[in-house]
Amino acid sequence: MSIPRLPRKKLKNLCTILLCSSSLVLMMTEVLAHPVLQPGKLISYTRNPNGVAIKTEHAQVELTVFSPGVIRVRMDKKNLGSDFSYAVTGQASKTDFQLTELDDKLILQTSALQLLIQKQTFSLRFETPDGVLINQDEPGLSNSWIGDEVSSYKTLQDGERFIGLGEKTGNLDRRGSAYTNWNTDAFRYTGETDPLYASIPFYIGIHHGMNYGIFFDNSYQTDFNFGASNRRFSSFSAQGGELNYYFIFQPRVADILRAYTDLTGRMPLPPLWSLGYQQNRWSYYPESEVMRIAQTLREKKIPADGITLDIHYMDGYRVFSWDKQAFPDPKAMTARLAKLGFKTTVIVDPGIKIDAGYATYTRGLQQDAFLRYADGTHYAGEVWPGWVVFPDFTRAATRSWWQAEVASYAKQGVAGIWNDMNEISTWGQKMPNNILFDYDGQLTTHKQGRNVYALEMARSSHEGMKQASGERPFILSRSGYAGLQRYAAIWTGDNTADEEHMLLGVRLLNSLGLSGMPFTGMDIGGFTGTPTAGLYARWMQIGAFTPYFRNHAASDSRSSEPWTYGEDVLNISRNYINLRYRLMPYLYSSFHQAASSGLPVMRSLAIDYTHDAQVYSRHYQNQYMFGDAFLIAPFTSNKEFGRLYLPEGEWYDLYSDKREPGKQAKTLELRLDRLPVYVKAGSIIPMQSQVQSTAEQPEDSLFIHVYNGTQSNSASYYEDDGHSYAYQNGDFYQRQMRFVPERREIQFEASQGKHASKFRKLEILLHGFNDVRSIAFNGKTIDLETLRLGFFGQEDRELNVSKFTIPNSAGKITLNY
Ligand code: NBV
Repeated sequence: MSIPRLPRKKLKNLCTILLCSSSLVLMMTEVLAHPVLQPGKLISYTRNPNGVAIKTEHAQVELTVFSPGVIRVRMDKKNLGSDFSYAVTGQASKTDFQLTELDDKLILQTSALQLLIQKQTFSLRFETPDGVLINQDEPGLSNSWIGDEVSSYKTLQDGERFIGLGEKTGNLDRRGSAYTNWNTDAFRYTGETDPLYASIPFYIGIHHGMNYGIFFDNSYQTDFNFGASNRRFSSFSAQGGELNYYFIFQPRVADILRAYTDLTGRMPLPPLWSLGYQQNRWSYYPESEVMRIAQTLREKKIPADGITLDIHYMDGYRVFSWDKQAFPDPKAMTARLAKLGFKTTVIVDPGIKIDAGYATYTRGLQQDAFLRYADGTHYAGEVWPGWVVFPDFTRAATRSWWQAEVASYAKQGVAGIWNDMNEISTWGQKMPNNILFDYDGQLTTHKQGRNVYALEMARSSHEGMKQASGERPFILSRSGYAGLQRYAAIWTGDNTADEEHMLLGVRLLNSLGLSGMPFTGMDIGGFTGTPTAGLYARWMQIGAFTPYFRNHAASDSRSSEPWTYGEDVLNISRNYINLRYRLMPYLYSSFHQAASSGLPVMRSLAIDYTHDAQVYSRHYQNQYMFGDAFLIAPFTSNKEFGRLYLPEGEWYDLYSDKREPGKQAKTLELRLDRLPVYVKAGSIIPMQSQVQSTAEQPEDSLFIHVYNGTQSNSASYYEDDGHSYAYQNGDFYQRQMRFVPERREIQFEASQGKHASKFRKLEILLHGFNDVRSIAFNGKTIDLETLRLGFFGQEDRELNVSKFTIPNSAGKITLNY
């Protein structure tokens, strides 16, 4: 194309116009630059013992090395504020790192990763030590502010997947979706509803055989975008506060969870009874009804450990009170229940009735315990009791007041506290933002306080019950924030008696497990609506393989005890509850593992098989591991056939011992009385004899089921008194068990701890060892017995196993082929 020749004067004019317009453009970009403010150029930096402090044109940045694989990023457009978090209890450990300055960047290197800090336009890029990209700020968008809203944009990687983010609906792989964290009473939520009750701003990104975690510790409303409506970035934003996140790079997802729970704490060992079956309804009352339910469970031989009282136990819904007509002597009732082997849990909502004659309210006033508006008057909202005030759990003195109130329950023999409605939920569901929260001395508003309210409520309940009883408390919370695992279990609120909702519930629990919360449950049978008999049966089966196993139903739903749906459903339910109780030693050991490592009890397959694409397929995304050994394949009850995926390794059908190779998909013919369950080859599973509650002493044999395989495997058996804190002073019993196929050995290490096991003998049951002719224990030959075994008592003796008995002590079993 030829450029037309212009006369000199015209050219001059044109230049003037161009010059003017380009400075206009420049001016406009200046103006435009304001709505989205970026950190700009790096101006200076200072190395300090734990990291580096950086000043850029528009931001202050602090990078802290917490450990070789964990770097914290703090950034604000103003000076960084005081460093305070309700979630983080972990400290930075003294970690070696190098800081190198090049012309265009700084490089911070640890033994696990390197962080490239671009100078010209400040941005971060995390790489492996040999320079492979893990995660980077999107070069153009990087980090920015729009008013108080702060965001970090990360380049979306090819094939990148995102998992976790706590209690979130949707698929296991969250790519293509966006979510908001704003604790919400999500009554009648669907598979698309967001937000739900709890906020855990922590997710895991997966690509190119690597995985990293990002924990965005900011309690304002946060928003996460995993490539929704764009193909350029994933991002996280908050409505206020700092950009404050922890970048975690570890080889395995399990290590990321360990690192995340190093930061936010782990679940303390729960009381053993809370692992048993819990019967619940909105509401069992009066006392005679509670006793009838408990007695029926015993008469019908349905093992159970807990009865939960919903809002009708109170006097006019005043928390800490009892309806004296319905429950004339609560202490005597909890004692009667205890005699039958039941622990009592009661619901405790945060709203305190405004009633001058109500002692909790007046004591709260004296302690200045309640939330106020900016003008100093109390905030009143309407909930069950009518108009109520709400304790400010972000204030230390309020927490102490609450602890003292909660103590009254412990004195009445109540063992569990169920904190409901703590999002905060009020009629109208719109709490004003001009309510003040103490935020432990850093006065703030509802905007920053809301998402941590339930966390601090659960903390107060936990500490109150612990102090009052001296025992391990059980706290169940509906809402929460990162770190809730330190105080409470969580359940997924008001679900619906619907087949797909059941599977959604499985995904919610799997996602919570990926987010540091191991003690989780859903209302088995569905809260609203009435399940079909089939759905109820299937849900009970799945429930037996969830961490917190509670059956619950809304006040206007059909009553939902296991005997409500006819004899067949009762048998199915009983079979699976029975199995759960026989698995109690395995389950308790899995809880101990969660308490010590952060690895959840209910594990999405994405934890162990992270880079196997099948795990994320819509067909298989609901499958999960329950502890180390069991693969659970949940299917809706209305299907005759289902697609199952067995990941790498070898697997045994629980009911037939049929051995299947892994890395294959299969079509299964489904039976309502059998939830598809597979056992990983090499597993070592401790079981006990049938009991009706955890209060009952099992027989003195611990049954150890060993499943033959080609890979060595080890399992840790853990036992203690199940209720006190004595285990913290060494009063526990722990034994490593190992199966070493190449040596043809099963090894039992010496036990650790000073607790005596309740089992004198070990009965070893061999699955899939058909060629074993004899065995020797510590060199001495022992008789092998062959028997027919089934997991459900008389009806299903389909398995051929070899059995032998040894004392419960250290030793080596040699298998002779
Ligand atoms: O306390 C009544 C219910 C309770 O049963 C349920 O589990 C909670 O999620 N509660 C909600 C309040 C009323 C919900 C409509």
